[in-house]
Amino acid sequence: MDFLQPAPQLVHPYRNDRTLLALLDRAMPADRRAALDADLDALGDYAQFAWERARRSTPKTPVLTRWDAWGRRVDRIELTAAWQEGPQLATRYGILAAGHAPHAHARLEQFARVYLYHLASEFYTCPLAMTDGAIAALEACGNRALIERALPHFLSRDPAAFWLSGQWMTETTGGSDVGRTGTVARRDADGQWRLYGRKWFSSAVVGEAALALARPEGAGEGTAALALFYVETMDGSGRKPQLVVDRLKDKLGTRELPTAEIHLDGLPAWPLGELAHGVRQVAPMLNVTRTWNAVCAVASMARALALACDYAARREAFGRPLIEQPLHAQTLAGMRAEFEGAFALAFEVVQLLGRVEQAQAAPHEPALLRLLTPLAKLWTGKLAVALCSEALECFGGAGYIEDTGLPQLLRDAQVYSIWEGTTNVLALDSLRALDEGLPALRTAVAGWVADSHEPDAVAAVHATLEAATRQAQALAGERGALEAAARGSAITLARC
Ligand code: MFK
Ligand code: FAD
Repeated sequence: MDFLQPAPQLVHPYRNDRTLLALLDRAMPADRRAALDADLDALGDYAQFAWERARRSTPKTPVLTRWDAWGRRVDRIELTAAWQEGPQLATRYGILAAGHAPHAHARLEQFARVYLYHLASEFYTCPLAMTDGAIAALEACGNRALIERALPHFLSRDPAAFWLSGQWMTETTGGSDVGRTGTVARRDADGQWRLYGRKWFSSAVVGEAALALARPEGAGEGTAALALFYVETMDGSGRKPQLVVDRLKDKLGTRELPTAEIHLDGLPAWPLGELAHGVRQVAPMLNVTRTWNAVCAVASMARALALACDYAARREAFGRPLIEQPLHAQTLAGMRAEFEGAFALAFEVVQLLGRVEQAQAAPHEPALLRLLTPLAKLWTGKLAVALCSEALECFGGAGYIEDTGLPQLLRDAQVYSIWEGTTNVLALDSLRALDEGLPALRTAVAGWVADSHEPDAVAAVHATLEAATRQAQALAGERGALEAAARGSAITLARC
């Protein structure tokens, strides 16, 4: 009988994740921690089930049918099994609702769920993130009518009542530079606003609502003249005829996620607030979705590492299991150290977000959150690609073979650094946040110095911060040089 290599097994993603378990044990009161356990255990079970199901089945992607047999435009999208299960899973485990419970650990409880659900969901977490972001933007603008209309659906624990929201920003003219948005908002004689234009990437096209940037007719050029609108996409059980799905994108990864190009041809819309400064109004959404991105990037790393570690105990080379080869063990240890740093940063942002939202933050923490959000998003996005690539190599040739399920980890990871603001855009955003954020970070580090049992490590962090501060001060008057150095200093600060 020929030798057959045993496949890597996915160990239970919750019960075996010592990084997550340690954080929850450390950060949460015992009663809340105990109450959370059953949901996280069940989401870990689902993750194992989904991994095994994917190994048994042929990969599926969403299919768009534009016309029915009789020539009617239907724009119907068939979804994968995990996507069809999405509303049940999201509502049963309160993946959005948990984050909005009135206590300081709500965000931590929510993102522990997101972390475990993400890969099993096949990026159903993408529209969940945007829905969560829409909640933040609606709450920040304080539009009572829209809040009362949409939030009961977004936060519902009933799959029949649950709605997803999209985020329609990117156009062919620019995804980073949304100030060039061409979509126009026109007002009918009866006062109803309608949107006309083309949105080039829409990842929640199966959702029931969206927040869209558009330029009110007659408003000037540029970012400040944009307004932010709320739209609904469905008319009964069908899509509204003023929303046309042109095609689904053929993507490198996230293939189960239906990302569409769409046309808006008079879609009814309601402004969230004033008819200008739409980017300022959408910023709370961006900061929430960027937090989701960081946590999901860390979840991809956790999966890659878990599989690579399991395989290292099964695969033998040169007479012993890989894990007993010092260099392979060292490779895995290096990956784990990077992962744990990224996990700590992402979940620091999660906990800060929870405290700031519940008005339980220290005075310096809102500015710290504002700075660490782009830093966490950009660094975890970059690291996810590097770490998933390294993990594939840990399997040798098998890591390159499609039906092992491993290449998908790398293909999917590439998205984290592109959407929701590229690495450069976030590095520039960190410059926006730095004036207030750097002193706040120094205050936080001073607190860690006082509490630390590892003075050498904290001293190194402190020295890095001081150097970053000196660099920011030296370049303050030279915008070009400051921008050119922004990626380097953002990555230094994030790793620090
Ligand atoms: C599964 C994982 C979960 C993740 C799912 C994600 C799904 C992905 C779907 C998408 O990709 S949706 C599209 C995401 N698009 C972006 O993230 C846009 C990227 N571009 C930027 O972020 C630009 O920096 C930005 C468009 C925000 C700004 O460009 P501008 O034209 O130079 O605007 P400006 O004048 O700098 O900023 C306008 C206002 O917004 C300013 O405030 P004021 O009006 O008061 O002066 C800024 O301070 C404010 N602002 C910008 N970014 C902010 C912010 N405020 C708070 N937080 C921020 N992050
Ligand atoms: P560009 O803005 O043209 O950027 C090109 C390059 O230029 C990048 O490397 C960027 O870093 C760099 N760059 C740009 N400006 C600067 C600068 N000032 N300084 C230095 N470098 C700069 N968008 C939505 O609105 N809704 C969605 O649902 C959605 N879903 C998506 C799903 C997927 C799978 C993908 C891949 C994208 C999705 N997007 C969505 C679009 C995404 O947000 C944009 O692609 C992204 O913001 C980048 O915009 P762009 O493609 O126009 O690239």
